[in-house]
Amino acid sequence: MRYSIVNALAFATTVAAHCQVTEIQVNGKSQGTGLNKYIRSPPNNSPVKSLTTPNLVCGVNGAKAAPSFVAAAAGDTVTFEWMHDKKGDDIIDGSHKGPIITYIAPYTEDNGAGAIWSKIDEEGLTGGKWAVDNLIAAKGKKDVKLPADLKAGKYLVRQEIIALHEADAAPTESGRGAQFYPSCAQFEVTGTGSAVPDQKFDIQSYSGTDPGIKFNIYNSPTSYKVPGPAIWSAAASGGGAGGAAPAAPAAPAAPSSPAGGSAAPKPTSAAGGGAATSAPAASPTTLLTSTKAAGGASPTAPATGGGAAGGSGAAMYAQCGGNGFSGATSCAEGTCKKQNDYYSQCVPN
Ligand SMILES: [Cu+2]
Repeated sequence: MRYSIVNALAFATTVAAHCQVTEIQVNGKSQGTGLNKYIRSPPNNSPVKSLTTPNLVCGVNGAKAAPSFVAAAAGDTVTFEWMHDKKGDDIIDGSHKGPIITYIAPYTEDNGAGAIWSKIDEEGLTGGKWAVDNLIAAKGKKDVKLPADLKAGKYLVRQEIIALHEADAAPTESGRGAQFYPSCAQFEVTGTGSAVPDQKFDIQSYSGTDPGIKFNIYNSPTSYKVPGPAIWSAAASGGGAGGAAPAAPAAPAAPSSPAGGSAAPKPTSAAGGGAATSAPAASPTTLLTSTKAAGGASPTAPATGGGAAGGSGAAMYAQCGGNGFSGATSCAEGTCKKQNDYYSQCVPN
């Protein structure tokens, strides 16, 4: 009997780990798949982990202009749809809790580096729910309102997820730390407005010591400061106002958290250490079998995991396996638990 419960839990949490934006909707209307079409899509859905690479701005293909543009009007609601790889996939692993932030910049063919961005939306932690929790509840959709007074023209709109499940350490290129999932979509906006994005924020000014980037999600936090500037005035006030405050409706108070739901406000099973959720460790199917092809051929990251814990193996809450993963597949602390094919994580025994 116990095993059937455990298996049910395992299924419930089986969603892909990483993700990317696959489609945009304008006022609810699909614009068709955006992959490499109007989105500067990365070659895969892996996160950017270094704060010093310009890939942080628009991803690995950020400097490669996409062939088309989304047509929208100032004041329209645009929806970014996040999926593992393509529409209809799973969304993102429930462990990847963190904020979703949206910026806009005048269109540029280059990689978007430099002080050109203005923030038009942010969602962090509200009522115990992370933006990513709400994203999953909304089936991958995150709505943002284009400023009503936005001047007509071409723009890059950059939405990012910052996954904080390893962010109790500062970001590093090959080890632990926050994971950034930036997505830049190309827009051609119509309207009679006059607001030109002028916050002049440089995405690469994100700091590894920013309290929104180095942050421990496992302490049942009640507040969180989203990184970057305040919302750009044209997005915060101007007629539209859509951005900040009303953003919450995405979460229809879905009572069943992906983690298994017992204790709603607790971020993950780890915090509570409840009996039910720690049980699966006993089930062989949920343990990483350590055969990951990744193991051998990683010239870049030899035994990364050791870092924080000092021992050998990945640190608590660090990734310890998954397709394409090349770090340590054993845990210095806890047990390596397979969440799905793409992501295994060290969790308390
Ligand atoms: Cu991931």
